[in-house]
Amino acid sequence: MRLSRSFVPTLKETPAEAQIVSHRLMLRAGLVRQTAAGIYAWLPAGFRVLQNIAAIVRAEQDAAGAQELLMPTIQPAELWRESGRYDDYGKEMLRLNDRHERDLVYGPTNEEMITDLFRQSVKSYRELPQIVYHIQWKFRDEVRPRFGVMRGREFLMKDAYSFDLDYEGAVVSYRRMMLAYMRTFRRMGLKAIPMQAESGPIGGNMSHEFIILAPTGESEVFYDAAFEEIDYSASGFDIFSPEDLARFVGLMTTHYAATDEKHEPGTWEKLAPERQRRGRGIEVGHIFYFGTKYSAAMGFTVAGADGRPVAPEMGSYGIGVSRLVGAVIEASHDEAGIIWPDAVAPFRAAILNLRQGDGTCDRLCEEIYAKLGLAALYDDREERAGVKFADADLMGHPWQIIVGPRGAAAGTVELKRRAGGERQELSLDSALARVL
Ligand code: P5A
Repeated sequence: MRLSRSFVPTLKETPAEAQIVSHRLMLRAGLVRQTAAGIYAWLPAGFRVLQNIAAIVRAEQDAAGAQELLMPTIQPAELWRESGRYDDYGKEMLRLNDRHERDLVYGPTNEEMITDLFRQSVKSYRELPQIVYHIQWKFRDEVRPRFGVMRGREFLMKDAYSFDLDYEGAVVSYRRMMLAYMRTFRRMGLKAIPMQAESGPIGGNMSHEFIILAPTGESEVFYDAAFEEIDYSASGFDIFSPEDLARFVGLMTTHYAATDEKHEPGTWEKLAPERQRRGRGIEVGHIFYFGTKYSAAMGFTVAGADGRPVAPEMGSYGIGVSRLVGAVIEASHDEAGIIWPDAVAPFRAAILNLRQGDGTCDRLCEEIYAKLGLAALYDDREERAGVKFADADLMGHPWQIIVGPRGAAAGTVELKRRAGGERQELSLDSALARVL
């Protein structure tokens, strides 16, 4: 993209309404704008990040054997009456009426709808197990939407649902999602710790939250220093082997880790003091096993091997896709701005033309831009070099290709790595080889 003709409205001033660094930087870097309390428009650069994060989530769900589908945002209230949650969900649920006075809701989650879809078509034990997921907007009328996209009212979630014939099968599905989640967060440059959690309005008795450590996080967390040494790449495990999954989850859950809601001071104090870590964290994912809560309430059974009806065992698995944009920034920034991990960056590189209008600089920049295409943001504005440097640092592109008159005459550019800040004078070809 050419910055001179792009809708990337960066701000020099810090917006007064933003209390945490990721919210400030998302507004300043022109990624999002609020359109109503807790509701955001994703501008071109921000939308690219959101899409990159969604693509990583999707790739790891697919690799775990989950099937992507897409359910609507608007749901009939009838389904929620069947499960009993229509009244339980309270004011967080946005309720609507259509022209025929039918009650509808804007979905805060999809357990009911997926149970209904399965109940219509899945009739035999031979069709299970299955895991399905979608990446879809949700609405929750939060009392206190805050911190920008971290706690919004409208937000993008990946939600998966598993159906198994028995408890043992459901545990395998649950573990498979846990491994997929660790790989997902790792690919975004994040270290997420799975912590035992309350299951709240989703229900059930086995639940883990995935927490990114950050001083601005909403939850207080207590954990064993062992998590600082864990191999987060979660490599060496076959996601389709129940034995590997048991081994993996064993590794993840032997050490103490809990949010304040589940914290047991008695157990924690038994840890050697130098291993006790306490901090704040952001919940980027949450998984639940809730057995037959929805299948039983909504009359969903399949014919078992002996012909008798069995209510499938279910779980649901959420990732806060839009929240992750904020979480990545909380985990990766400095005083000058965002430092995007390569995997989620909106652009791999910015091309900074330090003398716009100078024939040699313009020609070289155009040549680089033609080679990089949409992977690059070409700063072709009539601005001072200082402004271009500051905006590139603020926007956090992993690489900056700096083109000035002296280098351009000799066919060289300066290549800056945003993380770490090293700069190197290189020929055009070697600079491009590094960036691509
Ligand atoms: C799991 C999938 C569920 O809704 N049903 C389907 C289950 N879980 S959850 O914990 O309530 O939400 C899953 C993840 O969504 C993110 N999230 C939010 N992100 C931004 N703004 C919000 N208001 C918000 N609420 C939840 C979190 O990352 C959460 O882990």
